[in-house]
Amino acid sequence: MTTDSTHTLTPEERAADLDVDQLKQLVGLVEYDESKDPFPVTAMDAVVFVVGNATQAAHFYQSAMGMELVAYSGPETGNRDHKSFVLRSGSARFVLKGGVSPDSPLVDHHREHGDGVVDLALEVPDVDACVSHARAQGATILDEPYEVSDEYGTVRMAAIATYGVTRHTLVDRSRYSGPYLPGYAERASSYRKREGSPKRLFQAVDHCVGNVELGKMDYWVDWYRKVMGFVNMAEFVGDDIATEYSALMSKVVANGNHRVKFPLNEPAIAKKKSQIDEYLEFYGSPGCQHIALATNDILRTVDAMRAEGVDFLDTPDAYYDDPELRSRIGQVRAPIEELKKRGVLVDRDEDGYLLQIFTKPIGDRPTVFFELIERHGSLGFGKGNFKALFESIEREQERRGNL
Ligand code: TYF
Ligand code: FE
Repeated sequence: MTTDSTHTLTPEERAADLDVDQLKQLVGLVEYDESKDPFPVTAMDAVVFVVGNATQAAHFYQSAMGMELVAYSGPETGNRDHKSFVLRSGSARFVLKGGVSPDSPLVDHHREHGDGVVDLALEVPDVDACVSHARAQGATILDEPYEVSDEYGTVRMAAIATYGVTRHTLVDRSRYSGPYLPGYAERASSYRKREGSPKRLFQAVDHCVGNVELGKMDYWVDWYRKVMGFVNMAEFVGDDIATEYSALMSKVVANGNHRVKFPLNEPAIAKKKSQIDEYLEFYGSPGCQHIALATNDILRTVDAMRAEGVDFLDTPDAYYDDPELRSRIGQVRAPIEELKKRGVLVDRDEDGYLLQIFTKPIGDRPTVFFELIERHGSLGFGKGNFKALFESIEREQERRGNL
C-alpha cells in the first residue's frame, strides 16, 4: 500500500539532494502503510559516539570518512561538561562526544566501555505517541518527553533504553531550523579536503548492528517488534550455520519502510571464542557493533579511505577465484579484478546484488567498526559472504590474541 509518508523525504535527505529513487537503491526503501504503525519512525536522526578524544576524532571523521563538520557544543558555547562535534555525510549525522570536566559522566562511560555508540537517535513525527506506546509495552523510559528551544525554534525529545547502555533518543525537529539541537553553534570545517577527493564518501546510514548476550537475540528481536513496531527481515543466521563457522546468530528487524534496519547478533557456542564474545568482553556490555554506510561508489570510497590510512579486513584471492561464487554472482557493475584489488565482497539474492567491505575496529578496543555497502536491488546483508567474512574476522581476533 502506498501512503504519502512512505515517499516523504526527510529534510536531511532533501538537503543532501537525495531523492526517493536513490534511497530505494541506496538503503532498500520499501512502501508500507504508516497509518497502522504504532511507533512511526521517519529515519535515523543521529549516531552518537562517546570517544576518548572528540577533538581528534572529529578530524578523523573529516579526513578519513570525508564528513563535514556542521555544529559544535563545548566550553566556548557554555557547555563545560564535554565537547560535542556534529558531522554530516549525505543524510547521515554522527555526533562525537568527549568529556572535558574530569567529573563528566562521559569520562566514566569511556573508562568502562572505551569508544562506542551510546545513542541510535531516531527522528519520529510524534514523540509522545511513541513514548506512550513504548511504556505500555514495558520499555524503560530514560527521559520523559521534554522540549528545548533557542532562536531557531523548538525540539521535542524523549529517550528509551535498548540493549546494554545504548539508548534511542526520539527527536521531533519539525519545528526547528538550527544546525543540530539548541545549545549547539553552527561550526564549519577548518579541515580542507584534498584536491580531487569526492564530495562525500557515503550518502546515508544503511543499518546499525547490535551485539547482545548469549540467548538474548530473540528477546531483543521481540522487543523491537513489540515496543517499536519493527518487522523481521528475512535474513538470519541460525544455529546450523553458526556452529559450523560463524560463531554467531543473527536476525534483522526494520521499521516499516526499511529506512532504519537493526540486525541483532548473539554469540553462538562454537569451537572457537565468538567474535561477539570478544566484543562483549572489551565493550563491557551489549552494544552497537557496526554501522553500515550506504555508498553509490564503493570502489572510490574504499580508495579514498585507504589513502587516508583506514584499514579494511582482507579477503583472500581464493574468494574471487572460487567458481561457485563466480557463477552465483554473475555480472556486476565492475570487473571482478577491481573488487579483488580492494577486497570488496559481492553477494546476490533473488532481488539483486550488493557490494560490501568492512573496516577493522576503528578504536583502541576490538569493538565498533564500519561497513561500506553499495546495493543494487538486494535488500539483504551479504549472507553469502558470512563464511569468508567471519574467517577474516577470526584471523584478526587471532592476531589480537583473543581467539
Ligand atoms: O549486518 C550484517 O548482518 C552483515 C554481516 O560480525 C555481519 O554486515 C554480521 C556480523 C558481523 C559482521 C558482519
Ligand atoms: Fe552489516
